Amino acid sequence: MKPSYSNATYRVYDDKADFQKKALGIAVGLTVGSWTDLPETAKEQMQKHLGQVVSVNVHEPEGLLAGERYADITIAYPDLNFSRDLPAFLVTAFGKLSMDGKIKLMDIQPSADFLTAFPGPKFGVQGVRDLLGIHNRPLVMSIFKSVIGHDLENLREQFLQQALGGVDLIKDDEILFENPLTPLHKRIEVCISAAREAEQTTGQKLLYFTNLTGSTFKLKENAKRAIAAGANGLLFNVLAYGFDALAELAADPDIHVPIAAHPAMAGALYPSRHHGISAPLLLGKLMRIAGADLSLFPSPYGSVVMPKEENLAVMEALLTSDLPQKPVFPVPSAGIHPGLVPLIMGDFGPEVVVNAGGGVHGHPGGSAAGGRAFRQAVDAVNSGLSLEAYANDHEELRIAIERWGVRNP
Ligand code: 1AE
Repeated sequence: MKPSYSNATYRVYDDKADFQKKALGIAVGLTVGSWTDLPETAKEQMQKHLGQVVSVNVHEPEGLLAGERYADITIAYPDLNFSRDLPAFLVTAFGKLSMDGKIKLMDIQPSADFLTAFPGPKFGVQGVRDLLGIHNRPLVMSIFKSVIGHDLENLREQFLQQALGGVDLIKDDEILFENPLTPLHKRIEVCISAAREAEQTTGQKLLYFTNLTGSTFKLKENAKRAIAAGANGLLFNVLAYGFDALAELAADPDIHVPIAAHPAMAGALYPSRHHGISAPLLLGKLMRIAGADLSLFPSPYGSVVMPKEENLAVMEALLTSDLPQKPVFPVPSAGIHPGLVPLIMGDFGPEVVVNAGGGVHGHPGGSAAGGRAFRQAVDAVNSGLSLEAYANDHEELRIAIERWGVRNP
């Protein structure tokens, strides 16, 4: 059988390095260790384990980036060298190498064989839409804010207000952990009962992404406890645990609710030009392979920002790149308010979740009014109207525009 390879592409910065030599050093060093010193018989035996240099493209930028000489290097790693899990591949491709000078992992192209080990998202874009019965517009998600130190009654009321605003999804704040005031199973009970109460008024289904926390070895047990208590979604701080933890949760047949991946700690990994892992790989491709149904990341417009080009590349990796795993909902987040909806829908199209915390709760009319303003903004753009025109007979949107303004594409 022909050996299969999984590729990794790096951007390596160096003023004067021989990049061909560097590439060869990676291909050999991260696979068989040393090639030229091997006797001929050993070479024959080790050939199938030897990494291959696929390409080396050298760039000598001019202008602002002059002096930032770099090369994009692609190496093919034999699948034979690693087991079918993400830690094994990532440690092969970017373990020790991640600490070796100015080098950033830009992309991976795992082999078809490697990818068969990952069922990916159980729901993805289509599955989440089917659960909610909404197929004709972007979804709206609201984030709990001010949750620490509050009791169950307070949490219930906060949930109810968000749900009454007609949002489709509500997520815990990522910093809400297991705690005596609002323990996981009680929190789920009161929030799901508030969701049912709101449904009487809104006629709308809702998913609640409760924050899955605890030690790594208790995650599955906690997820199943949450589901038994009625959770219909899980929020997961993937990068605090590692992609394998997400992959394990997503592959478990008893964890049959969508998983929203929070990007907490991603800032330690993607923003540097010279180090780390690119945002499209970290928050796009790897989240999709590992099985997130929704992936949150900073948008180009709000309070915590990621450049637009990178943002669109994250979206591409989640939605359209050529992977067997289902497409994942992109959730550009942080500092989002209703006046940004035309930009979000213009850049991301219909397959997006508009997500906000402060932009919902900071509405002068309260959280329910905040949710309504977002829904109205989405409806306005969906019907081809400007927010200002739609706001003439939609009071909550009018007030939101007064509060935050509008940014059109
Ligand atoms: C990038 C993650 C955003 C997030 O989790 C969060 O809580 C945002 O809150 P707001 O919308 O900025 O208040």
